[in-house]
Amino acid sequence: MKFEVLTIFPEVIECYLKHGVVGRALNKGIAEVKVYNLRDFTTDRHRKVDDYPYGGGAGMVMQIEPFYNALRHIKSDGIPRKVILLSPQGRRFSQRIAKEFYKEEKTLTLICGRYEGIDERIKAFVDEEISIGDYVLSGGELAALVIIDSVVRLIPGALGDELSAEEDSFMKGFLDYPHYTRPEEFEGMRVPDILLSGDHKKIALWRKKEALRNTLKNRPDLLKNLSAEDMKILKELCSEINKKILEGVHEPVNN
Ligand code: 4GX
Repeated sequence: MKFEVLTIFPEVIECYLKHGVVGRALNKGIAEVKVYNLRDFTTDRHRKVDDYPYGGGAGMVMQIEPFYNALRHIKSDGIPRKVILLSPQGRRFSQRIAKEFYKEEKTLTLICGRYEGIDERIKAFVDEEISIGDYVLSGGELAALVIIDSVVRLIPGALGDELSAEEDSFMKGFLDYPHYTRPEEFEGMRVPDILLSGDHKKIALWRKKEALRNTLKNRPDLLKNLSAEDMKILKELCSEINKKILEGVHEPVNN
């Protein structure tokens, strides 16, 4: 899979991509990222990429020419690609969309804006607008990295000995269960006995229950389409929680 990134801060993209799972995937050649510096596609002496907004107001707006020139350069290979604009106005990114991109696309071109945004006429050259969440970043670079990272993880061979992408928590539709490693006791806090028991069936059941506990607490909206087994565990969990609430010993519940 190939990614192309258009940005005025190419080092920001390159630095992140050197490390960890994504860094290894790129070294192995199972994914490729090409970063294009928008200033290389300016035509004036000062390599200017922005200007004042028509209609007035604070801040600067990125001009369309550097993007247009970079896209024309990139697209000259004639290979089909999906061009994505990162912005808070876009369709909300998710694990489902990461899978969709991995399955459907061979090349993703990611457009990173800075300042107040990009001249609206960029839309004529964009296939889809994507937002990574409801907050305001200082530029599209982090959003592009979020997309590259989450899609590269799905490529077979990207996760070496680590868990397969299928095993990953969000794939199962719930939040993750708690993880522990040595030491067995730290500052009086013990690792749950069940994890030391060696009883793999009980451990799997405990993990499912704790995953459901986390999901119920922070993301109850994800608790749908449960299997019969998940529903049984959830009911058990709910009655334990109800009991604690009635006894007045449960920690405060959200909302
Ligand atoms: N998910 N930002 C982009 C500048 C901008 C605005 C409009 C193009 C059009 C963001 C997000 C995000 C801040 C990146 C504004 N560029 N991007 N930037 N949330 O907040 O993706």
